[in-house]
Amino acid sequence: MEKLKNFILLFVLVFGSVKAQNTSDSTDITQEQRMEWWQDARFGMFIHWGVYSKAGGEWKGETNHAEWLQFTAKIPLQEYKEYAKTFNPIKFDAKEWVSIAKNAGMKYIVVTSKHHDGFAMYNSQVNDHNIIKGSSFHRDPLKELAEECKKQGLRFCVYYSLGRDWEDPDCPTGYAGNIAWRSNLIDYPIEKDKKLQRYLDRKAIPQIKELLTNYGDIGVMWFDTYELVSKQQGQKIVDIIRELQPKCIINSRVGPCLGDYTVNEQEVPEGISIKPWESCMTMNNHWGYNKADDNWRTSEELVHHLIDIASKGGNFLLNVGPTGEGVIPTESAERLKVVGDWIKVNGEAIYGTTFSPFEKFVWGRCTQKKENGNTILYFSVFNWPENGELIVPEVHNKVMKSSLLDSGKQIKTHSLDNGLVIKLPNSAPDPLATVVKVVVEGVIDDPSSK
Ligand code: JFZ
Repeated sequence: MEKLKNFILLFVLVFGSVKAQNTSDSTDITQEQRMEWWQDARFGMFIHWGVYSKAGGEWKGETNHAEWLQFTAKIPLQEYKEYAKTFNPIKFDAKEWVSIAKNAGMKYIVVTSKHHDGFAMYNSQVNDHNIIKGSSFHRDPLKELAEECKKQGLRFCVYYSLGRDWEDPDCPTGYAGNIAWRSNLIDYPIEKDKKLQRYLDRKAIPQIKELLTNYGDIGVMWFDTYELVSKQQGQKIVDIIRELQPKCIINSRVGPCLGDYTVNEQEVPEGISIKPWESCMTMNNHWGYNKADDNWRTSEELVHHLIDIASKGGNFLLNVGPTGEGVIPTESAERLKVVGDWIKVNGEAIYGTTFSPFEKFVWGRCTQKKENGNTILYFSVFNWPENGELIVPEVHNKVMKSSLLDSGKQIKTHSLDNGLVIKLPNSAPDPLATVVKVVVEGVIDDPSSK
């Protein structure tokens, strides 16, 4: 009897503590804790890469295709599978990709694990339409990227096309008018026969579990186009992710009114948002590689977008579309180098900052940090004022310190009835954006509280 009592005691002690251990680092993570790294990071790399990259946007003489190639070129699935077999990105180098992101000042990478074509860019045991069984490459680029991100200290995140899959026979999409135009109607013409739950149970959910089990910590599950996925179905997927990786962040495209943050596609909202949000953007006009597309955004535009987005409390997810050989286009790499050089000097005005306490200025933007009850204001000047003065209305706090962020050179300020005047050098030290750091006593009431 004594022995049994001791055994039960021992069992409770051991099992009780394991359970406690799991619970402490597993489920009861707060939303704030989950989002902290992401909100401090502010800047990430989006990677649209797949079989479609091999075509470089061209198919039978048409040159405006990209990641929607199978759909926009009306390629029957079997022909697309034949084409996938020729996909062999021999120049793919995870170290190179992650280094380009890191040197650009990016803190996380979101790579397409499966886009609308339903082709898994990883070693999926769930469906053979994947890079190991369905291409000539036979390596798992997601595994290599996940390991390299870990080595270089970036967060590894995956994009997954949830409600759109042109390989699966049971993936209906919403009707626009009387056409389910975003569905594969070539191979699967009878839209009403398609049962979404069958696709979710047969492919999507098992693949999501694979990604959350075989690739280490996933920073963000970046879902796309949930289409007909209902709130219940989306919540089920959220529950699965919370169970497998409680720290994993989920974007809003997992389902109606779900997710940890909202996504702005190819645009930056006018105003500030208190809630977490992210602006995802291409560097030219296409997400996937399009060799004919040379409408590249300038490095200055990209730096200004990064600052503008941070000044409104958001994250900037900037896209690259590697080639079919697995190379990030030089036009992208060059611009990311310039952005990175700017961030190396001015990163303090981006990382770990929050949205501006002011409406936006004609001459630039502002981000802020709280420090020991005081406020650090980072004024990023895009357009250098002719009179060498910046007027910051409504600041009546006592200025403790003001300097140029890059050199630390002290600069003068003085207060007027309507606000603060910052005296600038005659010309802009940094043509892209010059940051003026002003430390003031106390806090500045933010515009949303007015
Ligand atoms: C989707 C994809 O179709 C596209 O290929 C790319 O992956 C992009 C990031 O996401 O395109 C969208 C999705 C949603 C909106 C617009 C384009 N939207 O909500 O406005």
